[in-house]
Amino acid sequence: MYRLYTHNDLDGVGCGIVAKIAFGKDVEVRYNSVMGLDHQIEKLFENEKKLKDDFLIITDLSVNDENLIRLDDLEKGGGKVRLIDHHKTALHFNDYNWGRVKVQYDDGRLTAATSLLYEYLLEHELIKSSQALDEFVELVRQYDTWEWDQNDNIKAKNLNDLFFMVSIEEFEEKMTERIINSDHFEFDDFEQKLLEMEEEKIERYVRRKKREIVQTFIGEYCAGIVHAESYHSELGNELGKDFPHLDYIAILNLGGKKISFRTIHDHVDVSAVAGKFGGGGHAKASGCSMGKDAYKLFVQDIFPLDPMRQDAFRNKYNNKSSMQGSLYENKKGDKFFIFAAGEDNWILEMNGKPVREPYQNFQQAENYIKRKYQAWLVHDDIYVEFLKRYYIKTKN
Ligand SMILES: [Mn+2]
Repeated sequence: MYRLYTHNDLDGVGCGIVAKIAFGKDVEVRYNSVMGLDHQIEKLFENEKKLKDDFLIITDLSVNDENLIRLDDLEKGGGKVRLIDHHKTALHFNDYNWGRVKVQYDDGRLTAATSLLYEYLLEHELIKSSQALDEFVELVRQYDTWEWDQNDNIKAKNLNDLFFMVSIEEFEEKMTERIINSDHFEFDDFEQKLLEMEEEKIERYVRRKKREIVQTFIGEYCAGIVHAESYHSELGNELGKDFPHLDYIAILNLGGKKISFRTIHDHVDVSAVAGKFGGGGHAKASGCSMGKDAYKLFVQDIFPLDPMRQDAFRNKYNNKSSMQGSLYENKKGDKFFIFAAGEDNWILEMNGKPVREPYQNFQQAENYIKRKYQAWLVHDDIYVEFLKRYYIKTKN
């Protein structure tokens, strides 16, 4: 009997599906949260005296030190154990016979638990490869590593959307059956329609949240703070790209007393940010429970602040990165004018006076005024008025 303990996200459930395809009725799969796994493993060791006859596989999650010892003892006593994972934080399991942790392939692509398990089973001739299965595993890998975003692989993102629309059991059963019975991995018409609707719903949700985001400095970082119960990945990614001057996005779920942190920047490690409040995760996505300190910083202190003002959109003239100049304004009525004096030479004027040294690119200048003054791009009419006066002034 195979026993698989895996994560309850798409990558974790992908492992469950791969295992079902390989072993059918000979595998028992359990889906766990990050927090829940250790307790389940503990229970397994308490209740099952005959674990030695089983093959225990853990994927996409790692265990604490007590369970590490249990697993190691089991293996030393002749039992079969594998821990297959792709998280950097699990690399120390490679010190054990039964650890299979790999973060990256030799060609630089990132691994996922599903792809690692699939390759492990192929290598040991425990599963037969097929086109549909290859395609499914690759979709899961691209979603989990966020490579889909660079590759514009919407199908991978859709797979995750679908995963959240149905129960884990239904998803597992349907996908397993589909992979076994199809030449290619495709969504059916009904799913396709559902996915379109879901995509539109997410778009509207993100647009609404864009109008609610509040900007503040917490420690050294300039954070964007927003309340949201769902679609944290989408929000973190969209808001991060829309507001590149923010170091990270904090997404608050008051009901669940949780905070998610997301960043698109390499200079920020949000696992360290979450770590300050007793949480953890990856460099680009992390989370923590909302304790007293976090509540004060992210909720209480922020409550009186107004949301960020949105940049004017659909402007014809006042556009970002325009060599002729882009005009911004803040709440106090200060005017900021960014224009190019040469290709790597961008000038920022605040109320008509040059600020600091020139910038190498537009984005640096915009980041500065958005972080320090919360300025926004103004509408064309204000821009045109401003330019008229600006050129009269420079002529005289
Ligand atoms: Mn994973």
